[in-house]
Amino acid sequence: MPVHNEEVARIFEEIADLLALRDENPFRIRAYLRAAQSIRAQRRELADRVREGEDIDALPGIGPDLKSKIIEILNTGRCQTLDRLRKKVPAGLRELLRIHGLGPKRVRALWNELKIGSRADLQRAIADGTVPAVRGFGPKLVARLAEELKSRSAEERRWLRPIAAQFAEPLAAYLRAVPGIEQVLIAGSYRRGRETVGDIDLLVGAADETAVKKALLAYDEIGQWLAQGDKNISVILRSGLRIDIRISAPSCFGAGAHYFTGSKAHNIHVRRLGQEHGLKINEYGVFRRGRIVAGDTEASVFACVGLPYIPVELREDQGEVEAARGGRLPLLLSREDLRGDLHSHTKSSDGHDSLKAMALAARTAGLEYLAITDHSRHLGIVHGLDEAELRKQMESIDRLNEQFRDITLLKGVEVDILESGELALPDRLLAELDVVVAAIHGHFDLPADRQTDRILRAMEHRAFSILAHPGSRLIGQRPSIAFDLERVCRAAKSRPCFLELNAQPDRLDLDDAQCRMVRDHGVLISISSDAHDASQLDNLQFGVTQARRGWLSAADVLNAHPLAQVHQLLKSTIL
Ligand code: DGT
Ligand code: CA
Ligand code: CA
Repeated sequence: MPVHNEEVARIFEEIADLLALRDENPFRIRAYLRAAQSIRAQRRELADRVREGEDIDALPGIGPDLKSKIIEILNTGRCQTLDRLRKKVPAGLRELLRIHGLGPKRVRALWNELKIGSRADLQRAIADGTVPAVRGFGPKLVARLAEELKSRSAEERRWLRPIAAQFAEPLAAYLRAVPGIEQVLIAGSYRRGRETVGDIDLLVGAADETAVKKALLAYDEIGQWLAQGDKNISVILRSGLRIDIRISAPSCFGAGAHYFTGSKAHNIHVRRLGQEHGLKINEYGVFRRGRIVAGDTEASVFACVGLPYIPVELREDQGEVEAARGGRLPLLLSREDLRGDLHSHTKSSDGHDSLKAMALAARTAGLEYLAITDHSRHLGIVHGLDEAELRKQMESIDRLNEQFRDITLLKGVEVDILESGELALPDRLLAELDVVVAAIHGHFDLPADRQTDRILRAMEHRAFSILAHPGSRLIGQRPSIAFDLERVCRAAKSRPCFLELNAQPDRLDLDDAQCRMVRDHGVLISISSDAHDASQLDNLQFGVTQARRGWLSAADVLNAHPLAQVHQLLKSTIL
């Protein structure tokens, strides 16, 4: 029974939360959190690595004690430390921990002061108006909690796409190997490349459904069977991820793929076009007066209504059908179009790999250039570079650039935008760098006009080149700051400077609609890995998917330009 990295990370996070709820040693708590983060950042499954005899205490943040816990989890699927802690903490409190906006500290305060021990208790207390009496529970937070309780039950969570992938891809691969199964496609929002997915829709092409059912019965990651029809099966994996499986005859797999890829709004639009052509379109095919006329491939479905193939990322009924009809579909960016990466970290700040390791990995990833943009040091940022350290790094970069011929390192920094809009390093130093990536890392709650002014002010600095993760959101954890992207775009266009699409899977910031808006303003977007170790250069793929959802072509993307041109473009930002 394979245990996935995500499961190990979640066990460690739960241990950390429960320890914090019990007010235990903060260092121990942090160790679990750091380990969870480090495990989640691993691209390869720990289970595979251990099986191959690799020593996993080389992972950042993993000492001998945590290593033995990881082995225990990989071997047994559980962790005794967690089991013991769960017995000590009432279930209602653990349920409260899962509400967004409530960490262990706040849950403890609610319990100590109002004896709130469950969601129901909290709901009642909010209705009674007693919660604001608890220290730290201002009116804003209480309003947000009320929203949370109303809008989302704990079960209705969405999954980051790459995390869902850890569970969905092995199941798809398993089914592909079953005799009698001809095709397997992960459809739905997953295929459309949405940043999160509600569930996984698996389309299986097989003439005989019993083979599919038998194979599923033998799959040991299934925790619960929900519905079982003739052609539809729904299950919940042990991880909690729901899988809807539909079995399609291979002859109409294309119609099934189109239908279950969605989106629903796109489907409805295409079906309406079909009606105008006297056609009936559904998951079983395209029909004229009851006779099937197409549906073996997706392209055949589109062709029936006079459309070219529409890329999956565009199928949101946001104008793609009209564009396809008018021959105006964009030629979407692909990963091969990216020539470089303009935001990455090394172990000089909070990254894990050396300059050299990052350079070699970038070269292996097929990149021509990589900007090293470690954090600036000032209040709050512990692992940042000060002026002297930054200069030392710049010299190391010069030396490495003399050694390497097919990869160029650019000198950069990720500098904080302070509340005032000032940058946290002096202009004279910033001006010596090739690229200055500026980011908001605090004061997220300013009202929109002040937040926008803050960003515009930062952009006025003579060395400013790229606004990093403009919304500063963390998907599922922290909403975007409130700001006026339209104003930011106008300022970026006239200055000129660039906006980032941060490709970390829990940021993906700009989002798809914002990418499109930025493009429409003629502002170039930098798709940046924000890699904190060499393997995270793979983030670029997530960024490309988001960019495609935002209708971007190579020409709209700063780092799809060759080095010489990017140098020019970056120089043009210096005032
Ligand atoms: P999700 O799971 O919330 O991330 O989003 P989707 O798009 O994967 O939605 P889901 O799982 O409910 O359904 C998968 C696809 O099935 C959806 O994208 C389009 C298709 N579909 C579902 N319900 C309907 C419907 O009522 N009409 C049509 N035309 N298509 C539907
Ligand atoms: Ca779905
Ligand atoms: Ca579904």
